Amino acid sequence: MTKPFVAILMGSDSDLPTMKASADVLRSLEVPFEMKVSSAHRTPVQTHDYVKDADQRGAVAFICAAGMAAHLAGAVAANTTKPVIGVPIESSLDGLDALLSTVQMPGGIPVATVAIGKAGAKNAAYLASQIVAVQDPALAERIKADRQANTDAVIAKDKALQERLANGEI
Ligand code: RP5
Repeated sequence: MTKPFVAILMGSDSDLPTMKASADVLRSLEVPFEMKVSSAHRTPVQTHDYVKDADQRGAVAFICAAGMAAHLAGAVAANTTKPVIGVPIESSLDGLDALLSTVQMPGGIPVATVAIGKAGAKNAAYLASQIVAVQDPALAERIKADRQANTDAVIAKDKALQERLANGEI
């Protein structure tokens, strides 16, 4: 059995500046991943074949990013029963077109849709990591540590704000 991994697909290389945020999170949590440009519309056969192959090789979850008439996550979900997370990309209409295309799936073929753009790309990676962590206690601990670091950072920011208020800087 191969090592579990997360498969990231994006409809175009123009999605990469956003989707690098997913790769950064997965790398920081030491979650193995693959990344691929594959389009529901421009390379439908290659998308189908990759999903079937990745599914067999041990993909635990798929992260799918697309903009405009964003059908990639739905097309992937149609070809696997592994969890599929959709990231709407802000390439036109502020990403609202992609959000609605990604989120409005018919019953029985779910796509867990995250926020538009970079925050969504980050959260897609966290969500995929949390799915992998169900079977990986060490990863679950790394995710908890990451949350704690987030908490500590916000507390530090508040402390700095309180000091500036007390000094009359604000
Ligand atoms: C979508 O169309 C892609 O995911 C991208 O967000 C958008 C524009 O693609 P390009 O014309 O930049 O290749 O399929």
